[in-house]
Formats: sequence, structure tokens, C-alpha cells
Amino acid sequence: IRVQASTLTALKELALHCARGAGQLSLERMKQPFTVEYKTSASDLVTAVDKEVEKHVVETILRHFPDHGILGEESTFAGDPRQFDTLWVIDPIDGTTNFVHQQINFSVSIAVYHKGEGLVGVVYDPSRDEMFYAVKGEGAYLNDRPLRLERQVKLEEALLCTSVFWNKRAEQMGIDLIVKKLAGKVRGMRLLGSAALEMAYVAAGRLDGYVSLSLNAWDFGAGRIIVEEAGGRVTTMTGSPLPFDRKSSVMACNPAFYEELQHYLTLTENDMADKGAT
Ligand code: 2AM
Ligand code: CA
Ligand code: CA
Ligand code: CA
Repeated sequence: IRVQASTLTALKELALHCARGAGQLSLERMKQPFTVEYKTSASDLVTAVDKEVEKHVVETILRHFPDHGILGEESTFAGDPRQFDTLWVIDPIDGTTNFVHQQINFSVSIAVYHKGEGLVGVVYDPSRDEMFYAVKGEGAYLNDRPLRLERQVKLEEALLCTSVFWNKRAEQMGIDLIVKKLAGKVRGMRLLGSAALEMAYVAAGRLDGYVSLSLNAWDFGAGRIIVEEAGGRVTTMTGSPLPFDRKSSVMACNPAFYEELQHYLTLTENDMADKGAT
């Protein structure tokens, strides 16, 4: 790690502070009516709360670290995030559809990267007051309990999770095949609707694996660090290291069945090629 321990602690404290503040603000705003807009379709929502919460987090970060960059889903940060050595990757509300419909099962995701290396990851579930976080080299925690994936899970015993978008593009990409192929190999499949929370649950052993064909950097930026620090494995579906500043497929799981899961996902990719998907 190329940053000082004191800096690392300051980054962790600020990330935790921002995540808690953002979560509390979301809960507060949920009590009153708020506007909901369609981004690209009826299944792609953004609310006034997403924007307000991101603005609040961005302002707080820049007050402490004016020379840091921020990559956030709602693009509140002015400027090119990729020009900065230290980059905060944030999703103010991960699971906006859940925020609107269920009023539970959404999270705040905040990660800090330095020259592409993940230093701090925080995923906060305000409804349950659960703070999942990790600092590179210092382990992962849920509130103050250390998270360690010590149990060896077999694929047939695994509870797996995925995010799907039942739209034309998802079908072209063969998401139907992913679910069908994996469903027969595992104990159960779940769709919770907040990728960041799903990855945090993998770190906590509540889920054994998470797979997605396509996520944005702010969806997996924090969850990836938390899963790795808990002893899990996180890569793209083809086994490459995850990027930190752009879209990617994601697989995150208990290390015991990583190779086996990858094998099935590789088959799925071949099937996708057969279908003419790119
Ligand atoms: P969001 O709520 O921040 O938009 C839902 O299954 C999960 O996928 C959530 O983490 C959601 O994040 C994310 N998501 C929503 N639309 C998406 C899209 N078009 N591509 C990738 N991820 C998306
Ligand atoms: Ca969104
Ligand atoms: Ca998201
Ligand atoms: Ca979001």
C-alpha cells in the first residue's frame, strides 16, 4: 500500500461517516413523498433522494479532501474523475427500485481507490443499521464483528445470487442461460436487488456467491474490497481482475468453489457466443 497508515485511517473514518450520513438521510427522506423519474425506462428509476444524497456525500468528501476525484452514479462531481490519483467510487442508493417499492433492501456504497488499488470499501444498510466495511490488508467487518469466510462451501450447498434486468439486452446476453445452468447446480438462487448489499452478504456468508453479467464500477467498487478482505474471491466472469473505473461482469464467491463456478460461467459464455451475443 502506497499510502500512510494515518491517511488510510482518515479515509476509512470519512467513508464510514459519509455512508452513515447518507443512509440516515435516505431513511429520513423516505418518510415524505419524493419525485421518481425514469432514467432510460420504467425499470430504471432515479429519485430526488438519490441525487440529494450523492450531492451531500460529494460535498463532504471534497470538504476534507479537495484534491480527490469522485466517480458517482448520479454524476454530481464536476470534472473528469479519472484524472485523480485518489478516486472515491460511490453509489448513493444501490437498489433504487427497492428504495421506492420495498423501503428496505437498499444500501449506500462508498469505496476509495488510490492509483487503481482498492483501499477502503463501505456498504451500509440503513434499514437494518448494518455497516459492512473493509480496509485493504486489515480485514472485513460487519459493524464491529470481523468477517472471515472460513467455512468451505461446496457448490451444491451454495446459495447464489444474481442481478438481472429482464429486458431485451439481458436476453441477448444470455442471462436466461446463467440462471438455468446455475440453478441446477446450487442449493438455491436469490435476487435481492442491491448488488452492493449482495456482495456484502457474500463477505458475511449469508450468500455464498454473486454473479452479474454487467455492473457499473459504483455497484461493485466497495463490495469487491469487502469480499476480498473476508477471504472471498472476486473477478470478472472470465477470471480477470475487476476494473475500478468502468463496467464489468462480476463473480464474487466463497473460495472453495470459485474454479467450479467459473467453469460453469465459461460454459455459459460459450453458449452466449452460440446465441450470437457479444
Ligand atoms: P441501482 O439501484 O443503483 O441502479 C439491481 O438488480 C441492481 O443492479 C442494483 O444494484 C442496481 O443499482 C443495479 N442496476 C440497475 N440498473 C442497472 C443497469 N442498467 N446495469 C447494471 N446494473 C444496474
Ligand atoms: Ca440506477
Ligand atoms: Ca447501483
Ligand atoms: Ca444507485
